[in-house]
Amino acid sequence: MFHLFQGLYNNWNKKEQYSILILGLDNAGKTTFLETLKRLYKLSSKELDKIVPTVGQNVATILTEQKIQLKFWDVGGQESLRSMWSEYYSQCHAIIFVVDSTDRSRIDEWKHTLTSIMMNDEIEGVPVLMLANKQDKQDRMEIQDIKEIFNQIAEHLSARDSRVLPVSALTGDGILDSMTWLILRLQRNKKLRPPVYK
Ligand SMILES: Nc1nc2c(ncn2[C@@H]2O[C@H](COP(=O)(O)OP(=O)(O)OP(=O)(O)O)[C@@H](O)[C@H]2O)c(=O)[nH]1
Ligand SMILES: [Mg+2]
Repeated sequence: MFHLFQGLYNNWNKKEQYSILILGLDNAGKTTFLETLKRLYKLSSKELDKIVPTVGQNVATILTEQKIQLKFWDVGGQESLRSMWSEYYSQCHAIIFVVDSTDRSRIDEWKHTLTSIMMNDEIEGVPVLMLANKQDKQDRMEIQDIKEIFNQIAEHLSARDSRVLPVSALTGDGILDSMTWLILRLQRNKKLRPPVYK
């Protein structure tokens, strides 16, 4: 009898878990974003000035106010590592694509990279959140200009939720707002990509 109740309790206590893949070119600020997110959700986090370029992956799970688990996968953005990204596609419920808003010289590179991600069949219908990062810097591009570039890519592709939001992974500005957008879209997309229960 105890085992039955224990089993029921364990099932009842399971939480929805969604996997979110953090992509973007090297130096965009993906790992800084993840570490800041951990700090905002009261998890232990690295000092931001100790972050080095990612070669493998960083993983962190946060529990939201709605008692939903968000499991983030931060992978290296160097060109030689990008071919590994697709290994994560079939399991992910959303993609966060981070860009360095100050780096005008790499716009074509991230446009091309984002286009090839969004055209992959394995992530059809998955919400895409683009974070225009490093908004704390004076020489940042206008958010409107970044949105225009993003829209050129998004309008040719299948219907899905997508958004561009300005953030600073370094200061934390805009990060919690971006989570609000993401959580809503994950839940809306639940039929297409059901969460796992953990
Ligand atoms: N000013 C400013 N600097 C930032 C911000 N986010 C990241 N950086 C800096 O950008 C550099 C790269 O940050 P990372 O978080 O390592 O970038 P990444 O996208 O994880 O890079 P890879 O792991 O190589 O793919 C570091 O020097 C960060 O301090 C930001 O919002 N503002
Ligand atoms: Mg990194």
